[in-house]
Amino acid sequence: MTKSALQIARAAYQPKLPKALKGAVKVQEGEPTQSVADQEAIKALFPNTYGMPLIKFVEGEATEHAPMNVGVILSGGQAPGGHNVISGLFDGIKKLNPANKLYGFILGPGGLVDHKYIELTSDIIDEYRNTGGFDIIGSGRTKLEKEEQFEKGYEILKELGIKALVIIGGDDSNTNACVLAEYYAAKNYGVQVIGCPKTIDGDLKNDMIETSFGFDTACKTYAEVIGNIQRDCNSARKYWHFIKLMGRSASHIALECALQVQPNVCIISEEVEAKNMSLDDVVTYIAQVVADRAAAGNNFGTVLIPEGLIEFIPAMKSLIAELNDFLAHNGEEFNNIKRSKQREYIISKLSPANSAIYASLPEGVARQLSLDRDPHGNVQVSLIETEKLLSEMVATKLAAWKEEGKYVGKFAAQHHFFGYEGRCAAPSNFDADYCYALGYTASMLMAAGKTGYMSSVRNTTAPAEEWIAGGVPITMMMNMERRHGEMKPVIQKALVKLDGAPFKAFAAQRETWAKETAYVYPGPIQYFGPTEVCDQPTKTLQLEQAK
Ligand code: FBP
Repeated sequence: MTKSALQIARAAYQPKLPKALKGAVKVQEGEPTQSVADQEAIKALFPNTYGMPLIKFVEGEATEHAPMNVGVILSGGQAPGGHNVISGLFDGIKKLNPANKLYGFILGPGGLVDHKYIELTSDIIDEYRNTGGFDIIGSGRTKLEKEEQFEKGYEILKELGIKALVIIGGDDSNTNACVLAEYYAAKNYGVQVIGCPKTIDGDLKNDMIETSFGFDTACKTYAEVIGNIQRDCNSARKYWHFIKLMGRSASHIALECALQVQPNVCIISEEVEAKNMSLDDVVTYIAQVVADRAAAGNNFGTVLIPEGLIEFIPAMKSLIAELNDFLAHNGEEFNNIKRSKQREYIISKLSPANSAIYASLPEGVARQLSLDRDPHGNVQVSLIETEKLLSEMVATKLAAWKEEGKYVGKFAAQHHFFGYEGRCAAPSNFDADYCYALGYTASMLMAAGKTGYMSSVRNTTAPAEEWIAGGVPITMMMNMERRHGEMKPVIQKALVKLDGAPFKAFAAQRETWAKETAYVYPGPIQYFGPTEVCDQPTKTLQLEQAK
């Protein structure tokens, strides 16, 4: 592999570990835990892994550890730092006992079921330290949920002598990790399952998981390019840039980028839902900002749009919920219908209100909503061109206002979607350190014989030395939600809180940002240099932790 100069220099970076993890550790157990909601239902579903205590690692005495083989799976969308979780895990288990072996399952959970794996030796690990991507073993979205998959997985775990499995994934994958942990515990198979919180979306977080890894680097990557666009925009002064940002459900990425770059408009899906706004309300809001800036002679600006917006517009949400239920029960019949007839078929099957909304949608958006789901049943919002939908609707509204004499100006739009370019960026110092610590912590959870836990590293706005490493029972994060037409135990997704500090900081400034051209240009992620340039956590984390 030909390496860039940065890759070569970066390989030598030694991620920082919390002080407590630098030598031998001991477990400090906290109080028993409860799930965030639906306690009785979750307890009944997870009799072996419910109610376990929170765990914190503190400095301890060195003890001997019997050899233990470990497996690792990367699950779902890529997020910067995944390779460092694996290198932290590798270094952790080797420190426990140099005879320990690490096996990586290929292309996600499917690799476990299909028995596709490689042994991750130090030569391989060294090639991937501090690099972006998940290519060391690949990732996939196979959903681990059926008993036969668990049994197939157990066959290979037994064959390889694997006593513990680490699943690096988002909320859905960690939900499945917990179900698997419970299953293996109930069967007395002697296999521990530990989760690690991954996703650029930033929506796997709670009191004990301060952030999911990859969010920091992805947002900084997007903020760099948005900043560049804003400078271009402010130089030519002739375009409105509509920028869609990844983040399937929650608007954390859009909000963080807004806090970093100070755009003219940023839509937050959670606010749209809370205010019961229609698509037309959103369009009117943007058009008004465009018109006001035009009146001041500024026919340019930037609009940030979270990719999940469409699902948060109440009328669209109800349509999607009905579609989800309908397709869960009638998927086969639907798939047998000719593609050209599928739209009509859906229109004929939905309730009158939803049918009317569905029929009014542009062909591409309608198709996306009904056709393409990921294996978890999610609408693939990345494929819906919301940025174009909104800019076209804004243009139409402005044209009408022009007729009425309410708008004087020129409106020319450019469209962008930033998502995939941020998911495999070389991890920032924050993500490199955080991920390494998460992986290392996972190895300590295994050594402590724990299962059904998620690796947790807290106090992350302090220097890495002061971070607190431990474990959180995954059942603690669960509640019951309707999925594919049935009530299922799932990890509660963390959406943007409208009473939270990051949103409040944004809301307090957005009117100024709309009128003035108050752009900030963050520039590229820096890996070497002064700490205030290289080691800052996200604004979201800084504001949340300042409370
Ligand atoms: P995860 O939740 O698995 O981390 O994936 C997040 C994400 O990057 C979303 O932001 C995006 O909507 C989705 O993955 C895209 O999925 P795909 O990679 O399958 O196109």
